[in-house]
Amino acid sequence: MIVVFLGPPGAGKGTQAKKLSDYFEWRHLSTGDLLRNEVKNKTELGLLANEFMRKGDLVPDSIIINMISNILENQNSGIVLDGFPRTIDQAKSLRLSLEEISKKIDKVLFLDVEESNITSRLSQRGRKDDDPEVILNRLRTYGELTQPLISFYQKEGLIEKIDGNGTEENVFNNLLKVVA
Ligand code: B4P
Repeated sequence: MIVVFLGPPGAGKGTQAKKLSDYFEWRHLSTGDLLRNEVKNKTELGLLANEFMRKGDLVPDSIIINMISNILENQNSGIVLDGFPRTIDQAKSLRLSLEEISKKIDKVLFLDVEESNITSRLSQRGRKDDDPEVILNRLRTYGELTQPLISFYQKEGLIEKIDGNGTEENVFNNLLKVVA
């Protein structure tokens, strides 16, 4: 099973992807976590990625695609993709990578959350990229580059829209009904 989480910044993709992968014992693959790890370890990739992340911009597709395709090739269990793909080019590249290993996406879980909830959740968390100015840019970037993925995957009949405004447990129960 391969599921993709889609949604605006702060929608709870990371939170719900972790719950879902723990529940089914699938691999949780978060490009945000992978990148933050590279930044923490001050690797060449991390130093480059940080220039984009701290401003709320997306890290270039080529870096992300390289990082993720190596992992996908060696993965045999179920996979929860959290924060990837985030652009149409990333989605096309994911499709090719999966075809090469005779796999496909089973569901795309779109977490729909009101903007007021996003802003309050992120300001409470206080990560480096949760500064109000940066949040605005992340929301703008989401609208321009990531939101088009909803119709991209709708055309393939893969989108499942989930109300992400409730408590973590409520959202997770809604997710389980769709995935199980
Ligand atoms: P991510 O790490 O993917 O983070 P995100 O979209 O901001 O948050 P997410 O939706 O996962 O929210 P979370 O569960 O944490 O991206 C960070 C940056 O990395 C991007 O801006 C970009 O620069 C870069 N990046 C990552 N992937 C990339 C890619 N593929 N291509 C290019 N660049 C990429 O929840 C947020 C907060 O809300 C938490 O504090 C949580 O506790 C709280 N919360 C969650 N659910 C809640 C609920 N139901 N009720 C109340 N609070 C809740």
